Amino acid sequence: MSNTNSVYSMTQTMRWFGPNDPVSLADIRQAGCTGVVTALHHVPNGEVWSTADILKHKQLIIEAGLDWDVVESIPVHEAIKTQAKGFENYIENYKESIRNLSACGIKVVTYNFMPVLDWTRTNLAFELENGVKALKFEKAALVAFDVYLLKRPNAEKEYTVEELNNGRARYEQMGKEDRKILQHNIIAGLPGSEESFTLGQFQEALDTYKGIDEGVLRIHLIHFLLEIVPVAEEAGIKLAIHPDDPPYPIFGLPRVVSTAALVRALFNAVPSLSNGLCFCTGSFGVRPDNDLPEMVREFGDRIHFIHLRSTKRNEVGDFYEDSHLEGDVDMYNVVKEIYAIQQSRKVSLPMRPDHGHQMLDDLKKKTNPGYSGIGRLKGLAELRGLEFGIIKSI
Ligand code: DNO
Repeated sequence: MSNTNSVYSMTQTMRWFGPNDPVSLADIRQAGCTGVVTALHHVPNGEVWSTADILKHKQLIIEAGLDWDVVESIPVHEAIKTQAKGFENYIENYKESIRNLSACGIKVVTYNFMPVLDWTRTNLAFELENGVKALKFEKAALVAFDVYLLKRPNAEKEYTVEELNNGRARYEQMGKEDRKILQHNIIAGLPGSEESFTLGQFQEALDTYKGIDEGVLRIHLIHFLLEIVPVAEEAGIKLAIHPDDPPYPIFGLPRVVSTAALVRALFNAVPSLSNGLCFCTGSFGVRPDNDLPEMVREFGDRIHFIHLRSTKRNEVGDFYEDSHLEGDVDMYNVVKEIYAIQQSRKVSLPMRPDHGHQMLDDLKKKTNPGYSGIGRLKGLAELRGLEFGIIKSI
């Protein structure tokens, strides 16, 4: 939202998973948001989002006194990523959904191009010293699942001896119940991912990527972009691709949106400004070679949506989600750069505090992992205070 002095500041939003979300629209409004980020979660992947369905969803949001600022996400059907038979139809459906969203006044659409799984964590209740619960990705647990539970053919060839030893030790240390939970965390579908798998189905899905390496996946993504970006441009919609989470290959699957160089390649291939980015500090920030403030400067024209969160990594590739202003992300300089691009573009960019710790009363409730109310409220308050301070000091 912009104020009367024409200072452009981030539009505060939260993700809302629809009428069944334990965090209601009223809660989101009380948290200080003016809008939400949401999707038609009931529509199966690949099907068209009808205008009637979009309007019905939008009506609920408007009645609660909020705006629908961003679609997160229209999932990209797996057939498009692998270019399996019939994928062209799914692209046509995607175009149709974009046109329908535009007809209903929606301006930004987020999506990702991660093979098989959307975001991945191994532990959804990692307790920090102060008693809050955070989401965590632990390499040894991933190896334990991949090599000893899933038993993916040849998986061990992709790990070092040390990683395999750690994975084995981790596997042996876990009881039956722990193994079940680990498997569930990885393949049963985290909030918003829309897909869940049994072990067998998961292996089948991985098998569809045989012969698809990074180069091929990028060609498939660029093909998709060449098809949908002109439609988005005509419809006045900005597309915002979400980075890979975690930002490196897992399960032998290729990754094409993990670093500045990879993102640059996509923008060079399809230069329209409708071909944009969801700048997720939590995903990009896991890699020490991603300089986040510099990435905001470089991709500033194409950042159409922002996820702010911070992770704390270690040297073996594990990370957990830290408080929004702590961890490895240089949030002060990221927000300062975001402030600068908003003033030069004269826009307010939608932002959501991405994830939050499970804390206080939410520890007793059934919550969507990462999307409990109080932790996100705390994150939003901190981030908003940070931006407020930056604006006042400039
Ligand atoms: C996780 C989210 C992702 C994101 C998708 C975008 O919390 O940031 O699931 O929504 O990758 O398509």
